[in-house]
Amino acid sequence: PTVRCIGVASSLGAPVAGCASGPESLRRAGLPSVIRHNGLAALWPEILLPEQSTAGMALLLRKLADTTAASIAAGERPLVIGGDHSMAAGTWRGIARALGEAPGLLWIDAHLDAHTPASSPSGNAHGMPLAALFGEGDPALTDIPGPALDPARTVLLGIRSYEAAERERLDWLGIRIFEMAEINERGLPEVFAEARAIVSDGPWGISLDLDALDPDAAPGVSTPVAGGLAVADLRQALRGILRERDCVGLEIAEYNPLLDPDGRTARIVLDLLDAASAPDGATLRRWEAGFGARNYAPL
Ligand code: DIR
Ligand code: MN
Ligand code: MN
Ligand code: MN
Repeated sequence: PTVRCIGVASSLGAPVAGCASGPESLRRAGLPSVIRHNGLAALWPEILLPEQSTAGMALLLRKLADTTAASIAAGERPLVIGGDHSMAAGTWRGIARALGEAPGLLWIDAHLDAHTPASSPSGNAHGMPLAALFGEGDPALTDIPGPALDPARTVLLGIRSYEAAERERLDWLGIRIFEMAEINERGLPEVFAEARAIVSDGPWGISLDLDALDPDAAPGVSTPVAGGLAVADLRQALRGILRERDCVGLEIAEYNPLLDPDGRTARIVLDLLDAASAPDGATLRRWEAGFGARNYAPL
């Protein structure tokens, strides 16, 4: 399938600026070519920008949903590059609308992102998109045409920081949550296989908040939490998923170039996408050793 990169240059839902320039920075680092290098067609025609208006977030999410829906309708695989994680409220509504049913969703994150404005201590919309995808919260995030997610086919993984109210909301919905403690005990390969089995009965996708990774390795995120996933483990887990017929979309949120002066976190993103697009049996490369390094210009 052709991969369509869709940049979302917004930090409207984040506590600090920076991730709005994530897409441009990753594009300059060589993001589409890492996928093409593995023999998959990859386009990156546009980066969506929020409008300067009080309804900026609502308009942006609707536009994003229309864009992911059109991509699915064209038989492509949308790869949404953020931008803060509030964008997920648009990404997955649009995909669900085009599919005519909710996809299974694997949400990889340090956080639960299941607040509503009423329960959120910070008021930041990047802590709310998962609740919004179940229909709860601010109309800017929920009032987007498309089916809501199915709790039975939604799973969270990598979790280690949350407030009681969002945990109660997800528990009430009966959603399976794989916290870091369980991953550390059982190992990511076994846990990931179990998580996949829950979501992948039918079309499914992944929403990856980069703060799921250990911040010692990947510091370029706005809200780091110690004790996250090992990069090598996640690379193995994501191997080949962009080539799988039922994997209908991938989203990578929260890359903040201002917190990544040496480009370490950008390289990890490219390494993950190298793995996700790798053909069967391919040896995973370090992206620095490859073709893109000379194109990388740290901000
Ligand atoms: C916190 C932090 N639960 C909040 N959430 C973050 O502000 O709602 N999500 N950082 O990524
Ligand atoms: Mn997070
Ligand atoms: Mn976030
Ligand atoms: Mn998140």
